[in-house]
Amino acid sequence: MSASEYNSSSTHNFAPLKNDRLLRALRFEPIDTTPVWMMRQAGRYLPEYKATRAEAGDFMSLCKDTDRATEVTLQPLRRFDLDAAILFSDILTIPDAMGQGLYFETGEGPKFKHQVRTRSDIERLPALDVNDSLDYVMRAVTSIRKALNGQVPLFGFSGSPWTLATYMIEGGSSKDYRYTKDMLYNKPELLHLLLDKLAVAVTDYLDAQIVAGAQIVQIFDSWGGALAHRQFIDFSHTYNKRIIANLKVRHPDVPVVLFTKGGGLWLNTQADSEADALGLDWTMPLDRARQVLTESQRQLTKQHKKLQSSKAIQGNLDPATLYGSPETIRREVTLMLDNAYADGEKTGYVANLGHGITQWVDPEHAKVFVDAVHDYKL
Ligand code: 1CP
Repeated sequence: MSASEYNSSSTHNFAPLKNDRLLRALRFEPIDTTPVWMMRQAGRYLPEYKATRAEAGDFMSLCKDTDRATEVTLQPLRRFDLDAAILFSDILTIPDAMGQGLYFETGEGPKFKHQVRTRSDIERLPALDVNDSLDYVMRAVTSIRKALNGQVPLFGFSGSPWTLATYMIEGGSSKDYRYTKDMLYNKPELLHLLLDKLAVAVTDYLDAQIVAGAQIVQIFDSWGGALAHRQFIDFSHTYNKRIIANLKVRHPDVPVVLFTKGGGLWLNTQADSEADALGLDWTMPLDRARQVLTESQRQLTKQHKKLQSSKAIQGNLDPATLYGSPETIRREVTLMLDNAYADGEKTGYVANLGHGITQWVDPEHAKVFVDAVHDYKL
């Protein structure tokens, strides 16, 4: 049963999916053209987003306002021929629901009133009932899914435990992850305690988003690449793998995309998970990624004595490419797709940026990117 069938047979009675190109590509089925979406496709580079956010007052009020969250999710789809929508929300809703007091200072990014640095800080974090404290997210998912009316599939998402832990321990964004790494090397058992709690919350959160109407989910391990390779396995990968395994028990047919920024060198590690696709940033050549994943599939099949399915890939244009001219963008897209399909297998790939689109991009250039992907002849 596909994700769309799963959801349409649930209590919501959603419209059937008209464009399933992205889901087909993830299953390595034939496609007419390459599916494409952009990480952070709703956001400050769009004047209509800024207007809706101003009406809402602040970022969290926008996330909690079902109609406005639905509106900003749909805004990029009105401008561009995108093959997926992504829930408008943020990864930091989980720490906020745990009582950390998320706020945004203009131009400074996310901040928390309380940091999590000691054993008692961690022990005090409540186990979340996501349908209670994060009910506004589930309401947004259902509302967006209805408004999409089957146009394209809807992504739900969460941060990975590791990425969420960095924000919770540092109290906001960080360049060096000083307190998080201090905990990792001095009190690893404390970090594991926190990651354990977060893994439960992330699993329940993604599960609830799927029940509310998400047809595919992505885990953003945005700062996984800040770890050393052995620590990546113990403090990030292990938890992502556990979350995905538990989701697959509950929703075997809902695809999971795992995006680890800076994780290109560790694709063989990430391949040892039930993720359907791995997201890549721009440092990783896509032909090389496919080779590594094909080899990992062979090894894992031998190891488990059972055929392991191959993983699709997603990515990976440097978002800064969109500062370039339309000719530059079209040339780079052609090179990216040539590279993705170098082995001759013309599916199993979703075009995207290698990280989120930035606020300085001209929306017309985003349109050039999306159209150039679709114009590429398979
Ligand atoms: O000023 C504003 O309007 C706030 C800017 C903004 C936006 C538009 C934030 C604050 N979050 C979002 C939306 C958002 N965040 C989405 C929306 C859906 C879409 O893609 O259209 C998504 C998927 C996220 C996820 C997110 N938030 C990530 C993972 C993706 C990534 O880029 O790596 C991360 C790391 C965050 C934290 C966060 N929230 C907001 C900002 C500016 C940040 C990044 C801060 C940092 O760099 O540390």
